[in-house]
Amino acid sequence: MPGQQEQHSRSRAAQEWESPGYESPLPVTEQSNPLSRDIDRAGPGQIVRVLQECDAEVFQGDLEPDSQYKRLYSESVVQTLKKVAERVNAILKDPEDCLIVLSGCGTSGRIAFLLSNTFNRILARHQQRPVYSYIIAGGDRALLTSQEAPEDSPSLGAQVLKETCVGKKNVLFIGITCGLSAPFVAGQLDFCLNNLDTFTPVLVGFNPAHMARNEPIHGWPHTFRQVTERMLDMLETQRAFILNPVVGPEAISGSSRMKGGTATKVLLESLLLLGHRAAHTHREINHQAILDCIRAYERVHEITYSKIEDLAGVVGKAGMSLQKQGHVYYLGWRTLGVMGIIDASECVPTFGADPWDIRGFMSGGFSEMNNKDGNLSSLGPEFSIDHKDFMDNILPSLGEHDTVIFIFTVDDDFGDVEKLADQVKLKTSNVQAICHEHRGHSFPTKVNDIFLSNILKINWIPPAGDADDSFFMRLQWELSTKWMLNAISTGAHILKGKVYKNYMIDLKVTNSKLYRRAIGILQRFTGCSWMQGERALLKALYRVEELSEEMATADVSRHTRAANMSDRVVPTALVVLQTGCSVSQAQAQLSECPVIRDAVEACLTSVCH
Ligand code: S6P
Repeated sequence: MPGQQEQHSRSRAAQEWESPGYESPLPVTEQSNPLSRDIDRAGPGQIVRVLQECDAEVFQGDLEPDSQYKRLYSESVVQTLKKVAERVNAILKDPEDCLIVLSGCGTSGRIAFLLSNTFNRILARHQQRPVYSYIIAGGDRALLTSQEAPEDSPSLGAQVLKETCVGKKNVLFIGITCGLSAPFVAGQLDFCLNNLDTFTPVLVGFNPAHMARNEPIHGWPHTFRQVTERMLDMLETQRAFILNPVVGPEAISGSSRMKGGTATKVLLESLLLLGHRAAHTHREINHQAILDCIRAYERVHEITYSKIEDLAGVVGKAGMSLQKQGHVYYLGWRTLGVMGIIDASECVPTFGADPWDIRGFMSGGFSEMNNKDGNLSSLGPEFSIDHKDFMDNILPSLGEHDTVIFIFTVDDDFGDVEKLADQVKLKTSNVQAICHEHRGHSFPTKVNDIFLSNILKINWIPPAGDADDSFFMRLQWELSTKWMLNAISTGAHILKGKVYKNYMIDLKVTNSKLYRRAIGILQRFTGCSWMQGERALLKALYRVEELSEEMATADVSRHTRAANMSDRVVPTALVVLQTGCSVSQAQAQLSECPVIRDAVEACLTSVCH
């Protein structure tokens, strides 16, 4: 349990971002978290403590009875969870021509994939056919690599949804967009709203409805806010649902893979689990059952972060690897392998990382991954995800600067873990383990011989109930692993100097959300106007000293396409704005300072000339 002092500071900080007008007009999901303002200067232990506090905000109750924000435990959120769980139950009882579709972009799409597979597996255990399907913007390749551009297309979203639901008569559509912002999901919700005889749309996100994104969407007549407002009008009649508790700003501003991904997993797993329990074991879906489920996840937070020292040790090792141009490799088993692959893939858009810096591999590769399009390894080396690929392609050149993290549970083949670890240890001593066991079923003592002190082992209390409850244990292991891996990859990039204050300043502006975020960062740190920020961003992006008429008037989609080709766009624009120098001078200045945080700091405090 958190100490009194920690509780106190957490609620004080929460009040700061909860106060009216905090960082207005930014929605909560884009704000900067007061708890993590100095995270860029923290050591591994402090980084993990800050993340622990930020993550704890996911579970914070209503601070004031009349608070402007709903939280996870708020009555209205629990009521909506109950109603949607009842819809799931109804579908599972009579699944003919029914589908439950989970959809999103980036992390939200990856969580959609994970949950759809998990709950289809639970159905298989009950000899039921699959009822779940997932959609991720950009298709299956987006499960493993950053595909930010398709997020901007409402028509693509609607088209994929239509194709997914051909022949279905009753579809529960769950559209996930943490920022209530993705045009891809807006297009899908709009499609559902126009076809309510077949579709019941559920919007999942973490901003209040009035903060849903309101800018025009290129080539589309509505904004996300307008779609949300249409849904609000249908809540009463239960033809649509909105699940949007606020969980507070992310530890790294806008990085919704962290709390956004966590809260998505907690909310959706809770409601789906209860729907399944009702259908398979006739347990009632009531208020208490929902609270119990969320509390179980809150307990996972406490248990995971009780390992703060061990976790900080792994963060330090991973950070050292990245600082020394080494790599971090996750070698996972089953869905924990998927968690590793997801975490690694997100470092590219989040930190502007090289895809080879942090990489995930899983036992069995695509045959275990169970994605719609099957084996994608022909698409390129970043799609090689099997342990075998690690052995063939990575192991030969593995060295002391690399960190290898094994991620497994007591249900996995321990002999397999041992065999792989023996080979890796011949190449680097920097071998770590994250593993989960439960009382009555623990690892052989030789696990300690293999990983020595480099083992982060959590012993869980086993679930008391039936086989479906043992699935719940695995879902908790996944969440615990998500928190640990997010801490490792975020912490390692902070230690590498990729973060300035709590902003990822070197982001790639590959979609309209990131484009706007970049201009917002420039405004925040230089005090420039929106227009000045945008012009500086475009000059840096096209690497020109003067913008042509065509560049200045082109649509954002053209800029976001071009953004893939340029490096250090936002830092360059920042130096230009701050010092008044040319783009080429700014680029030259930045190339002398390889650590982005130091370069930006020097420029903003005018130390570097
Ligand atoms: C965030 C991640 C992004 C988002 C994606 C969808 O850390 O890098 O890929 O998941 O942009 O965001 P949203 O708000 O629609 O869930």
